[in-house]
Amino acid sequence: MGVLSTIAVAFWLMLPAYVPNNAAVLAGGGRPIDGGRTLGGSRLLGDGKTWRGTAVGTAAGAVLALALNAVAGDVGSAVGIDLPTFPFAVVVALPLGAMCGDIAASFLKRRTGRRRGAPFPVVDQLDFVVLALAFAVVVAPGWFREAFTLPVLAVVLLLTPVLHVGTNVLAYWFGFKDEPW
Ligand code: CTP
Ligand code: K
Ligand code: MG
Repeated sequence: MGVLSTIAVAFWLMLPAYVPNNAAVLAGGGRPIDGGRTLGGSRLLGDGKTWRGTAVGTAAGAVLALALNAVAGDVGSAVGIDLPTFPFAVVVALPLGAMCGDIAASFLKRRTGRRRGAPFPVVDQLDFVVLALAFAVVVAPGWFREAFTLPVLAVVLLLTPVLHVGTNVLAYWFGFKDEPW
């Protein structure tokens, strides 16, 4: 596979994990997952992790994965790239894993004295990728090995931080987000 095809496939595969965080930002609010509970004087997760944001984010990623499945054949032949489809378990695992990664990062932020919204470089950019991939490999190991070849994984790890920084700066400029990270 050429470099451009590898980048296209990596982006395609990760779209259902990229969209949940952004959907959560738009949908956020309401009851926090931790219900206000604290641990060692700091919030367990904080007000930035809500049930609604998590549910809407996961649903948005899953709906997108189903939409990609529906158009993979047509788009693939139009651009001349063999675009993968997502087995149903992965349709759920990628967005749910992405949301859980973001939640796990908030847990770590609160344990390390970072307030809600404080930046946590590297963790902020990769938390959702790591758990999205982990959930996918657990629910569909055979599919995962075929789809996520080493070059695709390498592109994902390089591309994701760039896209994450870019979309968050845009979301901040447009007023959807309180901080540009
Ligand atoms: N959000 C949500 N539920 C989630 C993730 C995000 O409701 N599971 C919403 C919240 O309104 C949150 C906003 O999206 O404030 C931005 O998300 P994020 O940057 O992940 O949260 P922060 O507010 O920065 O909080 P933290 O420091 O815990 O990451
Ligand atoms: K975050
Ligand atoms: Mg934040």
